[in-house]
Amino acid sequence: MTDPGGGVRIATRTCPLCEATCGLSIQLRGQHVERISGDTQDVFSHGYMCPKGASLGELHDDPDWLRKPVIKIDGRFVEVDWDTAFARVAELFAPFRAPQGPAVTATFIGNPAAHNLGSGQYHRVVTKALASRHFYSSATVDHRPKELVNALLYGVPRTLAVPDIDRTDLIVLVGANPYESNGSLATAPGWPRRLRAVQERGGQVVVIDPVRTRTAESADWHLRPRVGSDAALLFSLVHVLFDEDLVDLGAVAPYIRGLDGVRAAASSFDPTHTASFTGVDPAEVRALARQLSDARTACVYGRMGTTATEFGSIASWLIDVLNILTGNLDRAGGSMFPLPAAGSSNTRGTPRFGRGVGPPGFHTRVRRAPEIFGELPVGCLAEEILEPGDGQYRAMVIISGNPVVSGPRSERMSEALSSLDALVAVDPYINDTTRHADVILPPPSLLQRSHYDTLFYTWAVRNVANYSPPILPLRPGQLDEWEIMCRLASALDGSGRTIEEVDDELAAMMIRERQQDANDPLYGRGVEDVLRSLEPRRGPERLVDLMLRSGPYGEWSHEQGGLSLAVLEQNPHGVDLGPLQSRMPDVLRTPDGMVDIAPRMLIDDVDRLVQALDRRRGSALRLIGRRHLRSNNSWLHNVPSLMSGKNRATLRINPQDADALGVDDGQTVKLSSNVATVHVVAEVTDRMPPGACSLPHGWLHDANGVELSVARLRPGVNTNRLTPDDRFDVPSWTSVLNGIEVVVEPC
Ligand SMILES: Nc1nc2c(c(=O)[nH]1)N[C@H]1C(S)=C(S)[C@@H](COP(=O)(O)OP(=O)(O)OC[C@H]3O[C@@H](n4cnc5c(=O)[nH]c(N)nc54)[C@H](O)[C@@H]3O)O[C@H]1N2
Ligand SMILES: Nc1nc2c(c(=O)[nH]1)N[C@H]1C(S)=C(S)[C@@H](COP(=O)(O)OP(=O)(O)OC[C@H]3O[C@@H](n4cnc5c(=O)[nH]c(N)nc54)[C@H](O)[C@@H]3O)O[C@H]1N2
Ligand code: SF4
Ligand SMILES: [Mo]
Repeated sequence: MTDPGGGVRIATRTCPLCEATCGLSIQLRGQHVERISGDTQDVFSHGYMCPKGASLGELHDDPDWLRKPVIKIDGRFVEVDWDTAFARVAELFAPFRAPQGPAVTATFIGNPAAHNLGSGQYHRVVTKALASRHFYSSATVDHRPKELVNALLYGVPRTLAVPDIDRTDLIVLVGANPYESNGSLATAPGWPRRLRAVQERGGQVVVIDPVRTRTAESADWHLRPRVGSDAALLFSLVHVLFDEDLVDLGAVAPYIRGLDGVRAAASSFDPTHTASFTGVDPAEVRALARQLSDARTACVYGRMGTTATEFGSIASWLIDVLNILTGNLDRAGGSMFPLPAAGSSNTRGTPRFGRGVGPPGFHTRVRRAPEIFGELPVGCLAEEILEPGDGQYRAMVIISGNPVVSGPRSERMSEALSSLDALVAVDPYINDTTRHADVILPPPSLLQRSHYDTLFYTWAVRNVANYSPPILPLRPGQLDEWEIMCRLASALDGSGRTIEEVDDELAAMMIRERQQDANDPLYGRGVEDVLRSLEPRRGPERLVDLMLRSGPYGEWSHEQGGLSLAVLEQNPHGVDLGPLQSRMPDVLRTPDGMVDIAPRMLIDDVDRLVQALDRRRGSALRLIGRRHLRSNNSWLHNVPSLMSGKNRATLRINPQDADALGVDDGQTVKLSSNVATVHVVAEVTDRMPPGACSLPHGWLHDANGVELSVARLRPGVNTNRLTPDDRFDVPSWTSVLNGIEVVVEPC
């Protein structure tokens, strides 16, 4: 914090809204935010920011952001103090304590927890108190296929190879639109700048997306496959690499096995055979395969257009396979493994070796969907609540999640949540999901809490570390989010533990988990001894300090210049730990210390794709999603400055389709899938390819009881009302959000 005088202060902090982790410079007068700009001295973002980051002051002042807990009395929310709110939670959950409760309770954790130390680190105390294994998150409407592939190839879900965008000569983006999203599963503030830099140094940017997005417009080459056909397109690229003898694994060759399995699987995907399915000219496929092999360095990267699709696991897998076959895995300018300062599951345990992926331990009751990494698919949540029978869920905790809007088949999710006996939400707003809650526990604003990206630095394109203290104090009677988690845990299990006790238990648990590991700096140290050395810190700061000091650059393994939270506190613009370094084979945690590039689970799914190739495609339009720079999933629609401008929740459709259907630009049309019908304004644009239409997700703010005064004025249409809840990418049980068959009719 600097003090230029005149009652003005300048504080820096990392923006917690999206994965880009931009540094912000925030000018305050008293408790009021006057101006937010990009922090030009930030070691990672160098001044880059987007309009969302500039809105944090407005968000802090949003009158609809709850400042006190609310409980429902006779169908209406009433403000109460914290003691009353937690007493109500304890009363509601008393019938659901062990031994009978865990079978009929569940938790859902939504996306903002990943950006937030409070819920991100402390949700564990809540799930532990509930003792239920019914754990859901937005991963199964997002990146679960990639996590599954990471675990199958490299041993653990978080071992993600990211594009080394700052050094590459060729980057291929598949189903990703970082000009709007600012990137995901590859943390890089200023993606647009970094992509332009690739071109300025003579490199190439290739985009594979059915839609002419802003990212595609900036590319050197834009390939437009049919929606949902990427797995086949990527297989064709693999096919050409083998067919033209272009495979060269480079330095990682000694650690790769399964080449023959991949070659055999790719044999059915000659580009001339897949062309009628993908719509991509075989000559283009061959040209791209040759470019990938010829480029000095190259990386292929995929996002939502590859994961939340019918063949999401295969597509996610083949992206890594392409990087491996072209010798680009783990080399500068290729696809590399970050080394995060706070550590991760691939910095702990025995280098190179681990347990890998075991068979599922349990399944959902109704559809028998398997648990993956301890988590169940959100597409199954509504039926687990609604279908009568033993084990029907009766009580839930939802932390920073809006599954009614973000999950498939909104109406059914809404019906399910409204039927529960008890629902507690930790959320700042009364929205489509939380309106069904009995109790809402609101966190403080994003400026009133500290921040460190424990998750996003595990997939950052450069190794950096940056900690932000709170810049505005809690108001009297407010609790920080981690304190809410501790008190919630205590209310759920009825233990009456204090915040301090729960916090101590969590810290001790994190230390104990690592004491058994002979390679860990905590090995052999007593819990009390470690806790003492972290004194007097408490709460998230103690946990971050623990992770940093015991992490790969930490002072507990580096005698000189080692990292700790104190070092970050002295460096408000962050600490740069340098470009990514090769980490093979030590980064692996697989049973045999090798990367099996033909894992059984994925090879077994190839038949499903081969059958789809041979099936005739119907003439139905395919609905896909889209993101907008000034929005963020299901929220931020209550911030006036972000809501200005044109209606964004339009149905984009190609002129040829619009003509054939008799639909005019600006006309309201009827849009139906097999689960619902909505009315939406059409926007006719040749950005869309023939055969596909798009609608953003996250809108729907006009239901009874929603208290979002700005968002309600432009409620929008939620695409997930149309998303079926019974379509999955089979291996990962991720919902198919892109490529839904729909019918458009003028009205
Ligand atoms: N059709 C379709 N559906 C999609 C997607 C798509 O592309 N298409 N994308 C999917 C993806 S990738 C994701 S990640 C999910 C996201 O969906 P969710 O996981 O539901 O996350 P959000 O919509 O970001 O926010 C959820 C809730 O968090 C609350 N919140 C915001 N900040 C905080 C905070 O600091 N603390 C707490 N406690 N609560 C907070 C908000 O008020 C909101 O109610 O949506 C998925 N749904
Ligand atoms: N402004 C803003 N930023 C965000 C978010 C937000 O809501 N708003 N959400 C954040 C979250 S939680 C996430 S996960 C990320 C997501 O980050 P991205 O994945 O980069 O974002 P999307 O806009 O969903 O991009 C998906 C792209 O896939 C394309 N696509 C759809 N179907 C197909 C297909 O079958 N094949 C191919 N090749 N492409 C297809 C779409 O046209 C779209 O351009 O963004 C994050 N950042
Ligand atoms: S790009 Fe993401 S992290 Fe950067 S300012 Fe915008 S919302 Fe914040
Ligand atoms: Mo996401």
